[in-house]
Amino acid sequence: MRPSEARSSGASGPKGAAGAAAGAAAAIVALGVAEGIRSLRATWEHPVVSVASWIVDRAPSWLKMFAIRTFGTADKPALLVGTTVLLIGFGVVIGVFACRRRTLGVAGISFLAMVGVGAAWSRPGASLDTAVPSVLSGLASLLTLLLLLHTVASGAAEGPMPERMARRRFLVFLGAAGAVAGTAGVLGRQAAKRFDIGAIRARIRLPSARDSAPAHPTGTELAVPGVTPFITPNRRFYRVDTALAVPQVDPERWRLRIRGSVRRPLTLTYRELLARPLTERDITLVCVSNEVGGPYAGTARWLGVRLDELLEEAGPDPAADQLVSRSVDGWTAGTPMAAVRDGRDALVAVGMNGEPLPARHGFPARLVVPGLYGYTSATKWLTELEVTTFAAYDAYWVRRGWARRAPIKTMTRIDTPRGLSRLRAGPVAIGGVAWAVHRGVDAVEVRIDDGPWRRARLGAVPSADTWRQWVLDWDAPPGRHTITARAVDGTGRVQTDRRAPPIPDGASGWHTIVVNVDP
Ligand SMILES: Nc1nc2c(c(=O)[nH]1)N[C@H]1C(S)=C(S)[C@@H](COP(=O)(O)O)O[C@H]1N2
Ligand SMILES: [Mo]
Repeated sequence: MRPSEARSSGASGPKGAAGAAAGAAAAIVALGVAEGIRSLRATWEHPVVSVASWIVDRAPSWLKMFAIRTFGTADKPALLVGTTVLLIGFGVVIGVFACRRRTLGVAGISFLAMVGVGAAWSRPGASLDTAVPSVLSGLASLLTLLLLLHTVASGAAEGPMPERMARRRFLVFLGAAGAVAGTAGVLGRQAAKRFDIGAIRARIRLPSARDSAPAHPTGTELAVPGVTPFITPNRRFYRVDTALAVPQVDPERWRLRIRGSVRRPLTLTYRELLARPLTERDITLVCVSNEVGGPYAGTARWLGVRLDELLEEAGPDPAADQLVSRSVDGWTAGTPMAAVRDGRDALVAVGMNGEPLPARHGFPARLVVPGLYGYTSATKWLTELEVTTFAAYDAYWVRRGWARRAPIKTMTRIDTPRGLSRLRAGPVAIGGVAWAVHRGVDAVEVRIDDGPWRRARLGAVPSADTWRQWVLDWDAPPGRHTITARAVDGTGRVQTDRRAPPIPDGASGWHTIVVNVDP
């Protein structure tokens, strides 16, 4: 066999496979090294997180809504896994091309590193050094690729015997690359835990409220199995946000700025906030993306500083009609000034159900405004309040096609029985929760098939700012039955049966389920 034949046979077969393996290894080294490097600084992100976040911010609304519900709520790293797999795929392609021409490898990896740099710089609060993880992991990746390709090439050039040695060397290098990536990744992940504010948060003792939450009247909790509890435990509270990694905010360094069209701009530290008179209220939070019958609502006991008092101190321009709130991760919400100054219990909240806000729910501080969907009012990881106008600024979701103003629509959810369940004929408790936050729920009515509307028994409530449990005792006859529920709000208005999707200002319509009753 002449050397030229050996070379040509190696170019498409084993050599191509070696290129693919080298490219994959280079990508995996980039991933591992990036994890190691980003753990050096709290403000550095893994490039995959930066790129995935960049995608989330630019994705079309329907995709984003899906992504946020799937990833934000369930906290699933699916987008991160997807981006990772994509990166390894790119690595394989780059490796195969780089086998033919090294410059293609250099160009490919440089391009991906630049994407990482661009994404890192596009993140809120980015500085020049935010790009370091992308740059260094790109370099490590490039080095890996060139080293591995070098062993492939030297084997191919030197003939059959050295080729076997070269293959061994290639495999050794491949293993070494994997070990480097794995070690850097594991060590980095471990080291990054020191940025978790969990330990700091656990040491915080919140002052008690000057103005505590009204006691629950008897019968707030109807104690019907299957009905959502009146207060949602923090661990079970829904989560919706655009953050792929939960922001870890150090309360010592955190500041709340009140600025814009105000006479006296204010800056508050966490301690200063806690030193103010605190108010405690039970308030139901609802996400605009919640479908009829959906789960994205919860009630907590919030502790915080009254927003109207803070604003009063700053002296807002009477012409300003919008309060823009900004989070440490650059997200914004726009709240009507009228709503936060009409006397309702809008809070800059620091506590949730008796503990400091969990990181997922906005530690160290967030907004809670009764009666408005979360995207217009419930900014987590709050850092700035800007007094402005609706004409001057559109907040995050408004720019993506959602309504500027979005009061929570009246909604009734049937929690039990579950839709499509099989029941035994006889007494069945139909129950759930209904909300018309800030207007209150005056009645819930239930209809079986085409029968008359019957009034459900209502749970008691401390105020109009929470949801309300309800139950109706039903003597279920055998057969297939449709159950429909609707509420009447505190202004006497019956919940509309007109079906609307969540976009642009919240879903509407009656919740209907079908059950099968066995004789
Ligand atoms: N920083 C930030 N705050 C945010 C959001 C976000 O994406 N980022 N989402 C808002 C939306 S759409 C809702 S419904 C509520 C949800 O609050 P929760 O996750 O505590 O239930 O937070 C709001 N606050
Ligand atoms: Mo939301």
